[in-house]
Amino acid sequence: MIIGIVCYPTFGGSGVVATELGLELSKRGHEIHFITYNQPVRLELLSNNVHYHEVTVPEYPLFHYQPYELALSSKLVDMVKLHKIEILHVHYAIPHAYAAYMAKKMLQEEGIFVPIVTTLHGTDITLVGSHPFYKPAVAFSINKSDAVTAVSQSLKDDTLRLFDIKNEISVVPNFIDLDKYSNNFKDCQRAMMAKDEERIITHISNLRPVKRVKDVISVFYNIQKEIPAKLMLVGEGPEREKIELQCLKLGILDKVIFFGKSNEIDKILCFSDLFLLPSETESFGLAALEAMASSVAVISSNTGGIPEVNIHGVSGFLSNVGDVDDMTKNALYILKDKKRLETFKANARKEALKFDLHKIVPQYEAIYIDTLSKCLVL
Ligand code: GMT
Repeated sequence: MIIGIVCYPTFGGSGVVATELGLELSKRGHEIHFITYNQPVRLELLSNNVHYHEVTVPEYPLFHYQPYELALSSKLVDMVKLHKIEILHVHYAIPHAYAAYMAKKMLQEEGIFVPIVTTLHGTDITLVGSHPFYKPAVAFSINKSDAVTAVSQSLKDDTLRLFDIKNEISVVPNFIDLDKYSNNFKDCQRAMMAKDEERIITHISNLRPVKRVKDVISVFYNIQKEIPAKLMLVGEGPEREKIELQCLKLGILDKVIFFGKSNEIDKILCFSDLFLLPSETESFGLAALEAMASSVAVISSNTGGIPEVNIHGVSGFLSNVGDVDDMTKNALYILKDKKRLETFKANARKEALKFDLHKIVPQYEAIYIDTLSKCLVL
């Protein structure tokens, strides 16, 4: 198939999933066209089967806001015609599903038919999408998609609760390349990061308020009072300064390593013992899955789709949002006993196997085939 993929090209989970999906589909023989405003960060390799088309929005002084959706729709029309794209898979409803629908309508005028698959990722529904300013447009674009998927059962439930949805929503969970996040990392340079006796705690996110990074710091502060430990913080975002200040006030700056944005998540996870994800809302928690695939136990909140990934008492523990004391207690329970830590680490890897990309990507292929055949009949 010739598939067009629209996504945010940033470090956010939806862009990562879209990129990894495109790369795996290309390995399975499909021709993939990424259409977005920057080359996706995890898209390192372009090839015969993987193409990237940049959407540019010319600056014009009259515009206070540059009309990205319009530029995207036009680019989609051009790319579908030029490359004979058979299906468009858009990740994150805002504004991608809306722009794709406009492109589809424009193409229809010329007798070209291209169906749209929309994948809902989380904040496009829970945080941003349900805002009254966007809600009618988001509901409209979901209802007008030819197929809709959500990355967890919890996100599907939220979508049906928050919007008036007439379309079927299939749950296709996020996936992981288990070879990349191997528990036998060849070049794991743990000694560079911490002493043997120190436990390594990691948090990876775009440091937005929804991630509750202040809880990460509080839990780590409590942990390091009891056992020697280091905290690895990966990512950039609006909370960074506040967190640095919090660490300074608590006197733990020397125990916290700020990595900033990184494309070497697998390398950082290879020397981690415990992953913290205390988010306010989280439709899935791809970062937790990446940790688990690297044999890292997870202490998380029990919000949204996280319980579908991190299994309480098996791969880690879940606590109510903001319950720093419970998270600390659970973290220390795992970390204080070496044998127990090893068991949780092994369990985490085992749970991650359920999300093997070889099991999940064919589900998307089946949806494309089904959508194309249904649309051809109409
Ligand atoms: O929350 C983020 O870090 C980014 C955001 C995105 O859309 O890029 O992530 C959402 O999609 C990810 C991939 O499906 C999910 O793993 C995250 O749980 C989800 N984030 C939230 O729901 C807050």
